[in-house]
Amino acid sequence: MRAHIVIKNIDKLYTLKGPNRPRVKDEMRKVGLINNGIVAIEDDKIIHVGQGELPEGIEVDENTIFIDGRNKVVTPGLVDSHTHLVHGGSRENELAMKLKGAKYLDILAAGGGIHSTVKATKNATFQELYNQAKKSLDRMLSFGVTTVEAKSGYGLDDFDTEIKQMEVARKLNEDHPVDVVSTFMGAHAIPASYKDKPEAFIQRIKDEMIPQVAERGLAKFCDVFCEKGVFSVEQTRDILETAKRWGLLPKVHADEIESLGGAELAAEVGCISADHLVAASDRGIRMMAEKGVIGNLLPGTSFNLQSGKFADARKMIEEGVPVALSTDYNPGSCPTENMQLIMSFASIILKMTPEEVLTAATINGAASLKLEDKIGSIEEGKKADLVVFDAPNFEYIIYHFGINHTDKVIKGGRIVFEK
Ligand code: IZC
Ligand code: ZN
Repeated sequence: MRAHIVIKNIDKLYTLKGPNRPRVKDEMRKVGLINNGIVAIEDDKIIHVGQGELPEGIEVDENTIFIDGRNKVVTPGLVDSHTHLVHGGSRENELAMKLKGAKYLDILAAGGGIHSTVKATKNATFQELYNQAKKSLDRMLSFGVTTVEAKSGYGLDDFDTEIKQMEVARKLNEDHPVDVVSTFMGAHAIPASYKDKPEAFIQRIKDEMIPQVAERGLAKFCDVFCEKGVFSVEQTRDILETAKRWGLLPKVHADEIESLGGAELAAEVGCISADHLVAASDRGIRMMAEKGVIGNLLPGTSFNLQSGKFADARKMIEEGVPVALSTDYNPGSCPTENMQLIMSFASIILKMTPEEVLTAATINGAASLKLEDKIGSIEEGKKADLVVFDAPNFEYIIYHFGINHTDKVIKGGRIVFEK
């Protein structure tokens, strides 16, 4: 084997070595730390992970790139497994309303919120959406993110706009170093024209949209905004069961604002992840733990919604829910691409330990996208997605918050970002 990249003398190499499945409870605190670590890469794969020098059998040549890991931290590439990456416009106009006490769901019910992004997305060309999303993806990469999930959901009944969003995500996946995993989320809001007949909209999603999304391979997952005044638990179940029959894997926006029973539903339907969970019930959390549904927590959204309410990460981890972390990057409730800031929030506000945060942002994020056998840890045979941070240890990255600690990002065995 011949290495074309070798990272040597790594002060703190966090491998996340362990089973290729979502990690729970104290597994979330085992981050596989190696001092004076070394990683060798051939093509797009990791071929050696260890300590000190390269073992016999791994050759180097004059073209091998050596990266000095002294005073550096190396982790698996971060996974941002819940974003609304592709959209038109931005909703900073909502800030003044929120400062005066307007609530997210009131703005939505009054025809703003998601509906204003639907207009902006509909009016944007493919190229405009592509350019805007690419800029965000570049930022995400700069913060150490190597895999991102991207939801549709800003076309709603305008299915062409839904398709346009998913095609932008697909093109970015082809063109951009960051891997983009697509989720169909036509059930993101009840469109104005179906206000008095939501069942008819749900019927269209089931009969027309899901089959086409599946047949055209436009998405891997299907997600629903299960929330008071949006989609009820029964409507969500109906949509996700249809999605499953078409081979789309279910995800759900659950108990973000009101406690509706979204966590329980996620367990019953067998969702890969239930996301938000700020108002999840104790029973729902226990059911998720039993079924191994990942709790994907989005503390940046709680922060930005100014509700003062955050998901109970400690309870979820203690009950055995595998916890992941994401930005929820979107133009309304969480306009940031900064995964490092989200990791700081998770520790400082959700009281997750640095080790739990790292697990949540890597292997458990990978599992939220059903990619845990390919990415999410630094192990032989896995894809060479790694971040070199200019930091003495991982704690420092989340402690010294709000800035970018990335030194280099290696994606699929190529250096794709350098400070
Ligand atoms: O555009 O408001 N929560 N969907 C559900 C979002 C936030 C995105 C948005
Ligand atoms: Zn979301």
